[in-house]
Amino acid sequence: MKFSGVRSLTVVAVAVAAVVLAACGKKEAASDVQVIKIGHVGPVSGAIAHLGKDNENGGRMAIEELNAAGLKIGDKAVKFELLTEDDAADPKQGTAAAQKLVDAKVNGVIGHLNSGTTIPASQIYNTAGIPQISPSATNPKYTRQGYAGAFRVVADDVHLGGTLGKYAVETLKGKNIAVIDDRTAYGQGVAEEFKKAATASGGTIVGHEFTTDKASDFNTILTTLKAKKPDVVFFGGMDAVAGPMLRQMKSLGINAKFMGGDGMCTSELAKLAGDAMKDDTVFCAEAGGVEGEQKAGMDKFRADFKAKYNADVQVYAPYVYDAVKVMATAMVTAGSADPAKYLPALKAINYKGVTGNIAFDEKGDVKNGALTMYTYKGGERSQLAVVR
Ligand code: ABU
Repeated sequence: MKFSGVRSLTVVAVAVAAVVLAACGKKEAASDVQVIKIGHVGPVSGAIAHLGKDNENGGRMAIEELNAAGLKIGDKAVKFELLTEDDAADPKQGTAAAQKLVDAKVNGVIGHLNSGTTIPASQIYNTAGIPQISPSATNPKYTRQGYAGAFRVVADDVHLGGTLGKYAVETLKGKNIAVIDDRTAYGQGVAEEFKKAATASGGTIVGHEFTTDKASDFNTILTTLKAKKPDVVFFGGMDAVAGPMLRQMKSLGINAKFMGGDGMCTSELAKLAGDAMKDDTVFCAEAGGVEGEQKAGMDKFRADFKAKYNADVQVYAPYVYDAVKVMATAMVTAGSADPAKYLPALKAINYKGVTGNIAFDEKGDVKNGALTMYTYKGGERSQLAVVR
């Protein structure tokens, strides 16, 4: 494990013009402003660009608020900058983006969105000694590599797949369950966890078929599964594939309930599925959630986000927003934006965010992670329950 090299701070001295103080007519001494670079990576091109933009906008909101607050780190005024990179959800592009951020000497990284990009990129950040917080990658491997600077603010696929598997059998009363996954690090992992839990709860897995994260024709695998008469179909993958899959299930006359994890649990899914999505037939879980008095903060975030970007939150924008604030809070606590100096404060963080209380366990996973179960009604996500 390598994470102890002392990096020089990314400090850009910016001459601040002397300000005439209106109240007393004296001139304020010129001072330096320290620029802190926060990297953000997600897919802002390709089939899930809407999710990458959602994440990026969550990060932008946080950066603007931090700058408006006029924070100081140590005794220096600071200005936060968001350096954004597009990984197109592609592992190779993800590592190239990570290297660009390392070369730009970012002080920390928020990202990536997908497990398939987050995991290979984490090795690059770890070698460079740069802390990384993923707001959405749920494959457990990410935080189980022994990297001291790898954190995530959402629950993982063991929790997600396990809860969904139990829900399919105990709540949806699924007996014959079919599984499809897109063979990505996320889709494959969550599907396997789902199968374990569904089987342990008394369900029977009648078939498991495979697709890709770029596929649009599912007729062959759906026809194979239809013959097995499933009452629930679970899909491990993202909304861009789940939407067309739902349309083709309808064309083939498959009336099973449809389930999936956080990757398809988006506002966009209803649009992607069109009239193939009937009320109360599609179920999914977000890998986080708030309830009780914490709900007001999340509701306000969603309203502010909509007012600012004229778009509904897809799924993980609030988690990116919190991740940026968590990183900034660790820097303020440490009195330094030097990764080696603020890392201990990040490990020990106890931050009350819009997504709930954020503290990390010894691996870097959020403690006491929640899940939110949703169904869809009238083309909108409709919350069923928050579970831990
Ligand atoms: N967690 C779903 C989307 C991101 C990923 O883990 O690939």
